[in-house]
Amino acid sequence: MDDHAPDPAHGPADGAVLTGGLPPPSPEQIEAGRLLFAAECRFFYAAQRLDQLPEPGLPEVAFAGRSNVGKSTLVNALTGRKSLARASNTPGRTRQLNFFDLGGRLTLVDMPGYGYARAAKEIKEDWQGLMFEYLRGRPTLRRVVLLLDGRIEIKASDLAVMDLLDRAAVTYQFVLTKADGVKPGPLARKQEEVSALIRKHPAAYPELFTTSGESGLGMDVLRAELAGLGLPA
Ligand SMILES: Nc1nc2c(ncn2[C@@H]2O[C@H](COP(=O)(O)OP(=O)(O)O)[C@@H](O)[C@H]2O)c(=O)[nH]1
Ligand SMILES: [Mg+2]
Repeated sequence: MDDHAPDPAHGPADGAVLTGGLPPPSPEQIEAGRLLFAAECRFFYAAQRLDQLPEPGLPEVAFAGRSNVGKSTLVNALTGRKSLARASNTPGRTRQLNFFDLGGRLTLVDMPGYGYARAAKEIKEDWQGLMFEYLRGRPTLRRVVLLLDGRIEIKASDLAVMDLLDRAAVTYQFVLTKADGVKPGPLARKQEEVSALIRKHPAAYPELFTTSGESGLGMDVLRAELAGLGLPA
């Protein structure tokens, strides 16, 4: 459909944000996303143990990905501020779940990065422990946003986390990061590779979102999508 054709006013690397075949958000949905993410985003809780989780309240969206995937940059770009990243980078907060209240309508949960150096060990200790229990047992968790770096290979640790998300039976959505750093050809191949993965994982949301926290590519579309999971205004 023409709706999915790249806007010729943008460069080729600014190509399709949505490649899963779902219709793009309406102007009203884009505006709803803009409004929600313009609201105050307030850090309110950090959990290191399962018995320390905050009471379930607002609908939750959790962000996950390998260390260095661009999670802080993406969340800063989504919210247009630095508070979430700063809180999460505080020493001692890197291996816990950090909770943020977005406008009293949606909770954003920053999950620890995985797989940087001691991939298998980290995933075993953190992700199969607290993370898995959180993912499996959280009644308010609406979606996990799983970030993949558009510039590098999908790693074994990413596949291990997908497995875990399948087993936790939580809906997860893929976001490709750093699209500004990838040429159109390789970007299209990466999109196809992730789409193939999505088709193999029944718990995965069918749409792939391609983004750049640097250029802002895809932010309006991702805000619109996540706003659809929050409480109405
Ligand atoms: N070119 C480019 N670099 C990015 C982008 N997002 C993050 N980076 C870089 O990737 C590195 C890791 O980013 P960060 O957001 O700290 O990743 P995190 O560890 O997942 O929170 C930093 O050097 C960022 O500047 C992006 O959209 N484009
Ligand atoms: Mg970070």
